[in-house]
Amino acid sequence: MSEIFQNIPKIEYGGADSRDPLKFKYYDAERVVLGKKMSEHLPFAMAWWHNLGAAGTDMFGRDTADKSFGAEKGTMEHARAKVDAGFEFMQKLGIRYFCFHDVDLVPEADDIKETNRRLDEISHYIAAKIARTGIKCLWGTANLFSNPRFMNGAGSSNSADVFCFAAAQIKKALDLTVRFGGRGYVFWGGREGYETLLNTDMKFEEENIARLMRMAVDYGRSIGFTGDFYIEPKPKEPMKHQYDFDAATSIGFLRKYGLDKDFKLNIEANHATLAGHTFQHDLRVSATNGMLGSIDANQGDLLLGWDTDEFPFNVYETTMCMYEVLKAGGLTGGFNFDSKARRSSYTPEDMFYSYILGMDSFALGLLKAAAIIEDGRIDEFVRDRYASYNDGIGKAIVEGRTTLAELAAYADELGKPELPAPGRQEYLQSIVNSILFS
Ligand code: XLS
Ligand code: NI
Ligand code: NI
Repeated sequence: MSEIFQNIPKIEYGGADSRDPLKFKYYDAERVVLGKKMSEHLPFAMAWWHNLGAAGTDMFGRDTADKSFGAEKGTMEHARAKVDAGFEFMQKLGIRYFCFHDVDLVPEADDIKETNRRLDEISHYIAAKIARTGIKCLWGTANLFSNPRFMNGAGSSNSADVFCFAAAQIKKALDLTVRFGGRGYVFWGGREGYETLLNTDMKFEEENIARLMRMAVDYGRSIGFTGDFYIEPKPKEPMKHQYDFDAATSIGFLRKYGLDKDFKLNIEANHATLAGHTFQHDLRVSATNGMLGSIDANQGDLLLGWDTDEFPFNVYETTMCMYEVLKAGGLTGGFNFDSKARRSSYTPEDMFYSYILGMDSFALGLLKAAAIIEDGRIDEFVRDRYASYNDGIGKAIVEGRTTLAELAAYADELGKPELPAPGRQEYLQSIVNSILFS
């Protein structure tokens, strides 16, 4: 097999002053931060679909990038060329995981039996690469949104036959995930939602989605899958209303249907901002509920109301993300670059520049988040802000040793409380700035 990215060397760490575009400026795999190597803090993954599939098509124009990798698209030869390209790409960047949808791997046939045969064929090819390189799967998933049969969703479809096809695809995708050593399995509810309640039985659809997930868990465990299942929340797009709106909604759903022991969340930055939250908010909601599993690392454009899936470059955002991840004790999953190069970044070099940007943004975020934690002023401020609960009436409240009537009597005696301690947001923001830019 010949080299595909011939002009691209192995990407090494060059340091912040390096002007070589093919060197990392901050990602130094071996560097130890808070007692752990950067590469352990940051299990990065390549997204098969964006990196090896997406070629710049948008609603108004066709492909700009050539992702044929020397083979004719739509053939099994092309499927193998993508595997070759993907593994060479990951090895050159030092990336140890990949994520995939079933239909990213092979051209989908009309008959699912033929698609599955092709998936088996490619899976042997991928398994051999895994054995040779040690690169593994972070998570797998089934694409239950592109094929016309999923126009009304998969688990939420009004057609029981379509529900069965969804089950068949999930079963196969779980088999492949296990074969590729996957750490997780994702449900992104692509079209699990609705356009109008005039034709929708919301309660029934949600129950059916839960039934499908329960069967997936049972099957996964029966074939030895020990990893986490994830819901990846997203509020809208393609559907107007999607059931897994955000972290809080998804957690409520998982608890309601008793799926919370097997599931965690895969939080995508761009989805959180589409839901009207910050990325950090949805990470925190997941973490406080013990459900922060994995991250889809990308960035949206706040001026645009859709999933632009840009490579993350905003260091403030990656810093706050890594602050949450460090506080949560790390991820059981990893950081999947569910990101695509812009339409006009169409060369093979751009594929590498994109990942270098993304990996460096998270490496810098990690360094800055560690610095915020080591500095200690923010954590101390938050702790002190609640000091009124450390003793006296506050302590009694926290320990459940009092009643509403007792508290009312206490308030009567006080007459008028002092104002709460100040929030000092601007002071804290200036601390963050001084750490970011030192
Ligand atoms: C789409 C989602 C999708 C999932 C995997 O918005 O982010 O790419 O990550 O199906
Ligand atoms: Ni995603
Ligand atoms: Ni997305």
